[in-house]
Parts: sequence; C-alpha cells; structure tokens
Amino acid sequence: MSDNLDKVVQWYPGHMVRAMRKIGEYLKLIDIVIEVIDARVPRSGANPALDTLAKNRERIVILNRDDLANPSITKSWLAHFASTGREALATTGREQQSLTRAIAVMKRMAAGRGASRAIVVGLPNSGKSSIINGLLRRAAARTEDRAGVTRQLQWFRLGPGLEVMDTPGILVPKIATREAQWKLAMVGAVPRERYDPEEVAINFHRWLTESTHGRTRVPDLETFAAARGFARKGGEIDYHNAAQSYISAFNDGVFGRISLEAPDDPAAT
Ligand SMILES: Nc1nc2c(ncn2[C@@H]2O[C@H](COP(=O)(O)OP(=O)(O)OP(=O)(O)O)[C@@H](O)[C@H]2O)c(=O)[nH]1
Ligand SMILES: [Mg+2]
Repeated sequence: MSDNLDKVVQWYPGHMVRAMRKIGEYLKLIDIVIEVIDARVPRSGANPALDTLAKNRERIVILNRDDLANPSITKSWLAHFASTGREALATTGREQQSLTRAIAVMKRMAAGRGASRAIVVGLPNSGKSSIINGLLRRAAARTEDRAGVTRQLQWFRLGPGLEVMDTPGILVPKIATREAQWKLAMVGAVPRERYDPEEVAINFHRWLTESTHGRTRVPDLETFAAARGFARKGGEIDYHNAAQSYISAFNDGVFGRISLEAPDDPAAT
C-alpha cells in the first residue's frame, strides 16, 4: 500500500510549482483571499501555507460540495472557522443561489477600498472555477470533473471595482498523513492515475465502519462489485474498475451525505 500512497505524496507537478510561486507574487496585489475547500475534508483539504501567505488579508473560507457533506458536521466546521476570524460559508458550486452570501460578503469587504481584488485558491477539483462562474453568473471559467483542469491564473471582472482571479488547484507538496492521502483521493483532489482506487475504497470503508461502530449501510467494495456486476468472463471480479466506480458513486452522493472529517475528531493518525 505504501507504494501507491507514496505516489500520491510525490504528485506536485510543474504547473503547481509555478502557480504557487505566482500566487505568492500576486498576493501583494490582493485584498481578499477566498479558499475553496471540499466540505467533506476541511482539515486535509485546507492549505496551511495560506496562514502565512495570506496574513493581513481578508479571508473567506468556502466549504464547497456541501450537497455531499453531512449538514450538521458542516455547521460545526462553519463555527470552527468563524472562531478563527475567517468568514466561512457553505456552498454548492453548481447552484448560483448558494453563492449569494459570498457575493454580499465580498462586496462588504470591498466597500470603502475603492477597488478590490480577490483570489480564489484551493485544492485541485474543489470547485474553484465553478464558484467563479457562479459569482459571475455565466460559464466563463472552464470546469470539469477531474483534478488539474485550470492551468493558468486568470482575472475576471465581477463588477465595478471588484475583480476575482481563478487559479490552478494546488496540493501541498507532502500530504501529512496516510489518512489525509486516501481522503483527498476519495474526494477527487488527486488525479485517478495517481492512486490505487482499491486501496482508497477499502480504506474509506474501513474508516466508515469504525466511525459508525459497524452501523453503516454503505456497501464495502466487494458487495458493491458483486451487486454492480463487475465480474470478468471467468467469474473473477474486476476490482480495479469496481473501485473507480465506487469512488464515483461516493462523489455522486449515491452513499448519502458523508463528511470524512469533523472539527472534534481525535487527532488524525
Ligand atoms: N456535487 C457537487 N459538484 C460540484 C460542486 N462544485 C463544483 N462541482 C463539480 O466539481 C467538478 C470540479 O469543479 P471545478 O470548478 O472545475 O473545480 P476546480 O477547483 O476549478 O478544479 P481545478 O481547476 O482542476 O483545480 C465539476 O464537475 C463541477 O461541476 C458542488 O458544490 N457539488
Ligand atoms: Mg479550475
């Protein structure tokens, strides 16, 4: 297993290195830093480097994909982030209405400054470009259901005196824990070719069984594969494809609204 997970850790391609450097340069011009985090992994999905990089800037935390997260856990995350002095909002990037508050908060922050510039940052595939489109009310930025779609930094004009920049997703160079590694793969922050889907699906179900004291009704990979007919000709099960489909099912909400991290979790191992 470590082989596969090590591959995840080492995934820090050139475009991310360049984007991180450029974001650092641009931050001098930026008044508002909007961090988009998948609401199911607010701990592993946050970029701790921002605390230093975005010091003295207005900070907004957007917990996106709230449609897939456990509502009461999202509520406690919002309280947690608010207690650290950041504006925190839960959104569903594809639903414009859920961004109304984000616009109001940005306008309030911009008021009195004359002109304001905001930057949207976060992990690959967290929904940054979808959120920009929602804020603009048009499909200006390219979005796709895989990590690594946005490659360039790009400005968009949100209104008089308010500009917002889309950026490529950036993963931290070294993902801190093994638990964070499978969780980030599970929510789609890591490209498919970078991890072993079987390991990820198995780790997820093991974690779910433990954290629900065995009471979950979410099928394990074996049950799922059998039910979905992933048998090859000789009767042997195609676990690789079954696991990819399992992860997709999780991200389509087939297993319900499941948050992988809560603010009061015992320290991650
Ligand atoms: N279920 C759900 N899907 C979402 C949400 N927001 C965005 N998506 C989908 O997630 C996928 C990724 O969205 P993008 O906006 O391209 O993500 P990104 O952060 O810009 O990705 P990169 O540019 O690759 O870093 C797309 O298929 C979106 O339709 C949401 O709140 N809920
Ligand atoms: Mg993007």
